[in-house]
Amino acid sequence: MSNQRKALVTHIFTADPSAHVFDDKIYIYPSHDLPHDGEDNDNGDEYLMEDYHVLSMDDIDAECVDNGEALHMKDVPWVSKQMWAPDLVKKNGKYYLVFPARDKDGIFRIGVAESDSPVGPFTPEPNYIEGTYSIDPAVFHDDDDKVYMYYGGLWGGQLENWKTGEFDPDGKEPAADEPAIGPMVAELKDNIKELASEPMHIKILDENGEELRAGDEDRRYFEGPWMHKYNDTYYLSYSTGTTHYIVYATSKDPKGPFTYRGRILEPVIGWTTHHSIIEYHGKWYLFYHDCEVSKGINHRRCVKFVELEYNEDGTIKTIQP
Ligand code: FUB
Repeated sequence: MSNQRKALVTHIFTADPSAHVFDDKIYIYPSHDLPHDGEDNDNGDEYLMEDYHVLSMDDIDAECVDNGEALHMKDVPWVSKQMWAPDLVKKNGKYYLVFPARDKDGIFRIGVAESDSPVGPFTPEPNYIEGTYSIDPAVFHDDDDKVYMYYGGLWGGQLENWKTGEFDPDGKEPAADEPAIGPMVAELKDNIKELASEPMHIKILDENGEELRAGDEDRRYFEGPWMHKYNDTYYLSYSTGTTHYIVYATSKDPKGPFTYRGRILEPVIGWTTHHSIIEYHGKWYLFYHDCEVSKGINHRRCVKFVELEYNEDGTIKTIQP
């Protein structure tokens, strides 16, 4: 029985699935939506996550298992609230959960927690990774053993507050005809606990080699980056936020510039859309979330997956949710 397009678990609300394959099993690192009656706003205050649960499936058709709480905010000294979309990377036999949260000053930072097991429990570092800010880390382990962290999100994710390299509480998005901002990329050191390079802004270009403009809301970056490699090409995929698409851009260099190529996923039920992509037994899968189970309540999301297919020229077939 295929689990495709079905909520993988419904006993808790889960969102922002980062999927990985270890020892032939699929592990999903989602954020954990907590139900409440508060209202939505542009700052994302409704996303009140406090902990992480790791989900797993023995194979693509197997039942999805919740392996329980893997990390709670009360055990992370630097966090004040909102443990949002995480990712995980395996390096030197250890598993590193990489996650964003607000620090004690209310600024989003990115932290790391370590475990010997892919399902945790994870032991957090006492402080966030120095030099990090904003949200939605996606950690990509390249074939040459280098590790890159892609990250950043507008609005609640505060990326527009960092345009000068310092936190500016009054930072605004660029004007519609100016180049769009984000995403960011930095290399991580072997210990995954420090940056190995200065964070840099990735350029996403249109078909004429011009940087996408901030007003191009159907294509410009908003949040939720993911990186995968297919036929020696780097595929950077992300959410367009306000227009609710998952789109992608490609490059021969993991730091870009990338060229916009098209849509992967049309809008789902709910405001946010967030995804990851894995290969499993020769097929490719898109993990995503929607609010079908909660009938559209934005902060009560469920993770799902569906098969993703390429055309012969390497473009991705657009998926209708
Ligand atoms: O889950 C909280 C935020 O919503 C994530 O960080 C964004 O990507 C969006 O899915």
